[in-house]
Amino acid sequence: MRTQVAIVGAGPAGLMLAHLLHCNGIEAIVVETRSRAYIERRVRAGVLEHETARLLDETGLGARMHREGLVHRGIELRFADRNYRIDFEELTGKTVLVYGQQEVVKDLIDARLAAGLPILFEHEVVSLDVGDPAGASIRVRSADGSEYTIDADFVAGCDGFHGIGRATIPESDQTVYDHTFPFAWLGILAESPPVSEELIYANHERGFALVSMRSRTVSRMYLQCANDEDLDEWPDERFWQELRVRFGSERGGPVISEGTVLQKGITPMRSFVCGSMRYRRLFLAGDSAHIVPPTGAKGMNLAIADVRVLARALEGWYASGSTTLLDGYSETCLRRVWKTQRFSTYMTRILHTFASDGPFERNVQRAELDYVTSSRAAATSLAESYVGLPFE
Ligand code: RFL
Ligand code: PHB
Repeated sequence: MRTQVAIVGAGPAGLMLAHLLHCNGIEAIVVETRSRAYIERRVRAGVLEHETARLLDETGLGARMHREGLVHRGIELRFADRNYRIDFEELTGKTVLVYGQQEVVKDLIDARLAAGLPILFEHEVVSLDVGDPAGASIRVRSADGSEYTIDADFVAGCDGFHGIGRATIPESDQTVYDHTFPFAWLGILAESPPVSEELIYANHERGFALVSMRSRTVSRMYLQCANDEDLDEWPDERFWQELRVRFGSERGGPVISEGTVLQKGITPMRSFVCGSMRYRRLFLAGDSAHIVPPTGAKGMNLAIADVRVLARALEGWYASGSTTLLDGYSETCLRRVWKTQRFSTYMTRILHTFASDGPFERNVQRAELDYVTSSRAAATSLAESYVGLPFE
């Protein structure tokens, strides 16, 4: 089998790359180890940056997103028993869209299959060969255990944090930057109406809490918890009670209405950057190259921003044989990646409770929250990053 670009992974990065390449007449095969049902049900990100939504729109994928997505014009930050609004629209002229990652994934899969283009579900890439200057290949194992090779000009490693793409790069050719936060998020998806019109990020001495949503009837909520938290110790009752405490529901804070809990899980809080996103004919994109803590709602958006750069670079190569954009791929992406790391670290730092903080650090944190909610300049800076920096 042969294609122009072999794409490992059918998450937002792999599927969007395949879509952008198709829009420009470049062939690709997407190989995904999981089943279609599994990846369409995997609940993860929920917030689309302005530019992410626009890109989906411009490439013909916006219809359902506009019908079902919820336009959010701001967020609220809660601390010291009060809510403070950051008005994105007023400060930046832009908004974000609440539309689940699995909905984006479904739309991308539907569009690709409707165009008769390949996604090989339940096929695992077991090795890559990207060292040959003339071409690359991937070795694929199908569900029945048989193996075959796909030859390609390039391989895109869109296979997430634990994928094979980054693992193929020799350690001596990799510099990684890694930081693990001393806490995690306990998240639920519940059949309950959103707690408020907008997302509320709460800073509380017992830990961070966030109320988000997926639709007018389904809520997504998170509580800061320990890294080694045991899910069995969190029956639904305890979750709701803790959420009410952290939102001050009994002291004038937002009212939390309970509903059937559809899913519950723990998300680690980690920052990670792979110092080079290219190795010979292999290009890493999305979580395979970087992880951000979810506090800035950036992971999926960053994955989409990477593949936009990669698609353009590949278009340049196929159109004229020029390697200029391919050679600049890593550097171009990493500029955005590091700005996004900065923002995600900032949001994490101002909103969470750090056990190692003493009174000095706690006062500085409170001052930062006071500042960002009272200074137009500071609020604009937060808003500008939250709605998404412009594409380069
Ligand atoms: P994905 O989605 O992990 O997809 C990688 C795919 O590769 C497949 N794969 C392989 N396939 C074939 N052969 C192999 N050897 C393979 N190895 C792996 C995997 O099965 C998988 O399907 O990576 P991608 O495409 O880079 O997308 C990244 C995003 O999924 C991620 O950054 C976001 O979900 C992060 N994130 C958020 N991002 C946002 O932009 N906004 C948010 O509001 C937001 N909230 C979140 C989040 C992530 C969360 N969790 C669970 C980590 C909230 C949470 C709770
Ligand atoms: C979500 O809705 O899952 C979500 C929203 C905002 C975040 C993280 C997660 O910062």
